[in-house]
Amino acid sequence: MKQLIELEDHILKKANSEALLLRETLANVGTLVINVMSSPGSGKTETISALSDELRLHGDTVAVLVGDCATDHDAQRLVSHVDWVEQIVTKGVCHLEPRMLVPYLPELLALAPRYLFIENVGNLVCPVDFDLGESIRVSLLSTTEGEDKPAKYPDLFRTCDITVISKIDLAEVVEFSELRARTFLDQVAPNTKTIKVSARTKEGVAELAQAIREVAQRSRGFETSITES
Ligand SMILES: Nc1nc2c(ncn2[C@@H]2O[C@H](COP(=O)(O)OP(=O)(O)OP(=O)(O)O)[C@@H](O)[C@H]2O)c(=O)[nH]1
Ligand SMILES: [Mg+2]
Repeated sequence: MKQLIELEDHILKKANSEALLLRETLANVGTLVINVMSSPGSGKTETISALSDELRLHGDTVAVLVGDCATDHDAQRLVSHVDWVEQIVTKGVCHLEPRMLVPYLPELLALAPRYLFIENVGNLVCPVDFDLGESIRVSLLSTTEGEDKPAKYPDLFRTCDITVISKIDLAEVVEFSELRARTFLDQVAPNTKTIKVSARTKEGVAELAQAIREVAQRSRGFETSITES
């Protein structure tokens, strides 16, 4: 038991030092890192695509690292919406870890994008414990998955700066109760900012982009980059 605890401690310490490396080196070139987490199919890829279109309209560069257990489908979907994208195939691992991102650091430092979105593997449990060097955490709660996900998976929503209520264009047809969702969110994550978004109609995409810019300006890493640029 003692050995197991020591091993876990060692692995977490290593992951934390890799996360620190990612955060500090990317902040030094002016890149803000955003970790996007939610259930499979709740709209991460589609929302990042729409958001990237919006951010690039204003002259910002956007890179994406996208994690999935298998396939490069998401990278293929994102490629025409972003400046740079790489697919991380985790071969069954249910979350991303900083060691999986570190090999892309030289390319990212050369590109120095304004924003790096990390699309985590679709999962509401395992990604929570892994710091990927992000300055912002964004969760998605889709109208199609039920309003009580924040109550069932509080840790994920509690650690997020922004919660996107995604697929808002489908709210009526699936009888999604915004009040119920907001009540659960208020109970577990009173400090998360909530934004309703449809990647299909683009409702809320500009507001989400603005919220990210605002959190970015308050975050330590980004302040460093702003004062240096
Ligand atoms: N109507 C509607 N459909 C959406 C919206 N966002 C995503 N979808 C659809 O929902 C499905 C899943 O969306 P994705 O963006 O692939 O979801 P994801 O969270 O990236 O999924 P994983 O990467 O598998 O975890 C796709 O068929 C999308 O076209 C939206 O805002 N409105
Ligand atoms: Mg996806």
